[in-house]
Amino acid sequence: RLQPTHPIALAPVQAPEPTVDGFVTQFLRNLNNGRGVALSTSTANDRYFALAATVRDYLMARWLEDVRRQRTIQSKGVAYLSAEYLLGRQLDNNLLATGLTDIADEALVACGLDLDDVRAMEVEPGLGNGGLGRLAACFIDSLATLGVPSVGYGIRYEYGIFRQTFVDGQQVEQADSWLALGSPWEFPHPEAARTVSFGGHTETYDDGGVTRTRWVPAWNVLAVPYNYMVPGYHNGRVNTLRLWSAQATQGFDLRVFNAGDYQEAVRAQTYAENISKVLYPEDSTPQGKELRLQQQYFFVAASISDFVNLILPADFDLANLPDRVIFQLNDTHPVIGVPELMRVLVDEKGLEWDAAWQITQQCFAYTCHTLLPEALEVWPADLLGRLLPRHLEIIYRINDEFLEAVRERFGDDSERIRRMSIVSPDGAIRMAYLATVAGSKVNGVAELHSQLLREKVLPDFDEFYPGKFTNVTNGVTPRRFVKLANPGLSRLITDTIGAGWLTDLDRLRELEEYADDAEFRSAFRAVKSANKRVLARTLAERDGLTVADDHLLDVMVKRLHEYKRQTLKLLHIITEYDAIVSGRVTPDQVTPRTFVFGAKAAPGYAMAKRIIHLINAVGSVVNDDPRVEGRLKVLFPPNYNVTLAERIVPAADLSEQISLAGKEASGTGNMKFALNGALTIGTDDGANVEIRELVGDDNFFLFGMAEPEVADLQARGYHPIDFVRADENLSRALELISSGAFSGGDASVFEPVVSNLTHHDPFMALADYTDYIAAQKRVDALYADQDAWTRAAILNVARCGFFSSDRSMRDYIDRIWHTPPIL
Ligand code: CBF
Repeated sequence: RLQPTHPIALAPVQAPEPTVDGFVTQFLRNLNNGRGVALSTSTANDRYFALAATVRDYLMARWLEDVRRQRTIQSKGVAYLSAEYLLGRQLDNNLLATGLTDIADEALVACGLDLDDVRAMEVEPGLGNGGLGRLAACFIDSLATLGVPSVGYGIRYEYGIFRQTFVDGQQVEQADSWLALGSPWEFPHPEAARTVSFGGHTETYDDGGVTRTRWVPAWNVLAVPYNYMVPGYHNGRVNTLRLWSAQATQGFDLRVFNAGDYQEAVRAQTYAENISKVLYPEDSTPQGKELRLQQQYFFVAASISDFVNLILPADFDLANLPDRVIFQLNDTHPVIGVPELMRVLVDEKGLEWDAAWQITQQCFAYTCHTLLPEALEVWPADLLGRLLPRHLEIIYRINDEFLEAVRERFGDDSERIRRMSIVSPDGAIRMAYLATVAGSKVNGVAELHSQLLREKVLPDFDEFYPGKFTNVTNGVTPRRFVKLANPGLSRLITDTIGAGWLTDLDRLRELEEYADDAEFRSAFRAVKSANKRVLARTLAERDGLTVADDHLLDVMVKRLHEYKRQTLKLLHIITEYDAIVSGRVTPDQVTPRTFVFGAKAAPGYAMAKRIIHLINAVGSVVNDDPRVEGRLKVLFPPNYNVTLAERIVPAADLSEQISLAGKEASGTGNMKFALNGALTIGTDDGANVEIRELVGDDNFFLFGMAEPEVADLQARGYHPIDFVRADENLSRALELISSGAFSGGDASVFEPVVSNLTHHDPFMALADYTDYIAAQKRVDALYADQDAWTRAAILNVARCGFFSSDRSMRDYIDRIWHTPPIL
């Protein structure tokens, strides 16, 4: 190979001049050369692409240098395996990371353009369903900001989470074609594609006197990597997010095509490409389930192959793999990676089983994000065996050896063996058990969650593996969720305590003393009001909704799930409404509130969709009733996403975190709201517990049963109807729904919701109703004293620095990964 001789080719890659002139030059160059247009003929999309390319140009030198350094140093890094990354928009985040926002602003003005118009073109990549995917996005941001070598691995879904619209108040899902106009942030590398195999059978063969097993797959797909930059904040570091896209190994069949059978000609291609087509397809059908397992194996196999065969040097001794990488399993979705690494080490690299198992056990760690049994994935053995026959064999062997060890320790306790077996009595593979057996550590995502995980979900494993279980409480990135989302508050904080807090969020504590400073309180209130006006503008433009800026903004935004109890929130709204319209209180006795909902329901989750319908129905009645005008308002903007969250969160006064205790693993919305000065009304669930401990009881509205009380009521027998009989307000609210008051007199429309609540109420909303209403009265009382409210809001901000995802990452590094930053 020729050696470079030109001095420019020998020098490190140069970033453009970080000046307005430098930016303008680069921007126009990208517009002309990258888009093939002149400024005068460019479209808004051209300008957005050129701007994104310009920001990329500033990041490029750092990225290339980081990749080079990581390869040279070969120190231990994190390979974060996650089926979801809910990234949110990239432009502002990347401008912020490079410190170029003001320069870009000025440069665009100099080109006769407005940064706001250009940024409005960006479509957010919705490659996640909710908390878990957003957490992954926060974590990779923090890893880059801490300078920890890491790669995020995932799937480049062609269609992300569906776009939600409402038709007659009911959710309608549309495909999210986020790539329709292309994405300027990705770098495809087809030349680095990995082959991922499926199906077929296994066979034994003689390898120089040793009998070995190999997999003879039936079909392959190509996994094509798309790289994304993950810049650290103001530290010159850029890590990589590598998302895989599925492609057929061969294009369409030209012979069949020429014979006129066009559908058959592309069948194999379509089949292969379906793997990365959609985020979490409907899995209530067998086909859907199979596709989901294909997705999981697809991205995990590609990622392991990428790491082992491309990132590691060719002469790397795999016995040292644990010193070089930790594969973090983000929930059960990537757990098929465990038998895959075993297969690679034993079948492909020729290691002995025991040595390979030693390595594997040190290379994986598992984060569990749930307590709901239905969310702990199990795969029917016949499906797994059909798709991944070698992996099923490997899992059986891991299980046999594991159960042998259990027997050695506890004797032939068949009940225990049955409970702990990775293979369930009906032959399904329990992926959480496999992850627990294989993982060097297992963590929950909030103190309470980790405790319940140990005590209730995996107690036998906790006993068997002392020290394996740990906790890392979730966190959120303050760059996106404070600095970008809430520039007013960020400015106020910096003016008050100085710079530096964005990467050292504990410093927010320094704000505590200002809670008693009247001038600071009034500045803080002014920021909140300004944020409400920004939200009002956003909702007016986006959805034609109006927001009054003198209302208490009471917000519940999260996925729609019965355990999160949006119905409880609705019952409160109906109770307030009923109190006014029945004349039991006068409107002026009610705190003016705007209730904001944001929620998507899984397309196949009928009850959740009916609850969405009910929220909209209650909203229409309340909003159209002149008797409550100026007092109560219900807003439900469709298609809640990260971009909208960045407007809603900073404007909120009250954050609704009202899940049944023991059901929400952590929550991260709760942290975002508290950090932006909203007070929480919440149960003792997930990370609410830690928020309350930190902010103090006086600055948090606690209500409802704690987890042991929930368990106790369950054990005694829960009869929701008893709670209906005991509280007249509750029975009136339910009666209003069943009478058809929100469905034009048609009592049948919401009958399933009421009947489910009064007869089953699996998440005990009715049991917590009375206490919830009492807590809401405390909210009203405090809000009536604006000074006291603002003081509490400031203390929430000051005391929630713990919830930075930088801290979560440090905890992972100390307790699980042992991957020091590269300085
Ligand atoms: O840990 C991140 C989040 O994950 C979930 O969204 C999940 O999908 N399992 C949980 O429901 C949240 O409680 C948790 O914060």
